[in-house]
Amino acid sequence: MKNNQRGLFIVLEGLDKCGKSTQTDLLCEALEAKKMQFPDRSTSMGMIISDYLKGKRDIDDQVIHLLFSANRWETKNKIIETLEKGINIVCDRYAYSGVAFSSAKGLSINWCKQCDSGLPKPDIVIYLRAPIKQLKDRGDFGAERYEKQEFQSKVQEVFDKMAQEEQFNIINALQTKEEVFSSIMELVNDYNQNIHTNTIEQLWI
Ligand code: DGP
Repeated sequence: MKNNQRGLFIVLEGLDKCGKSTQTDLLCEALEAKKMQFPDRSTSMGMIISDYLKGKRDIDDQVIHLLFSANRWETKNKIIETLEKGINIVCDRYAYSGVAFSSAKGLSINWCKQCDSGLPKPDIVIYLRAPIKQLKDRGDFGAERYEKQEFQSKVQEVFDKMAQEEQFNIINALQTKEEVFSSIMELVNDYNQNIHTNTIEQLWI
């Protein structure tokens, strides 16, 4: 970001196996950014979420959504402090995954959004988009709770809807790793060409 301003807050979103984690690592290296990831499985709340995702325990849909959200809230101050120090953040998933995955189970979109309302708003949201039909053959798809083709198709519908409303930057996740990365860098460079406010806005308020 120009003029010694705060760091840039970039979020990567998409279905499971869309390549977010790989691209998050590449982007962190390119921007010397701090990597963040949600759920953050290292905290005590994150460990409960991880057990839930691995199918080791069942938790009511609303309760697990609140835990996912609380897991983001517990990082709020860290996000703000990091950005204020002028350090960029690249984040693998954020509140948009919360809305997409929980509302795909039937919870209201508005209710899901409310839980994260007030969190720092990203400067750039990158949606790595690809149909689950093509992603499901990647890696160990199916290992965790949400990794089912029918469910991921519902998640994609919500992501697609949000992409329009929230002005996500959509990138075709079926390109090669190098092509995806160069599309992401183009977006970030374009963003940096313009002057932006130094204010950290809040999400969905
Ligand atoms: P991973 O990105 O591989 O650590 O997987 C995390 C899984 O959790 C993935 O299937 C998306 C899902 N997820 C992320 N955030 C939320 C959330 O806030 N609510 C719900 N229900 N699921 C989420």
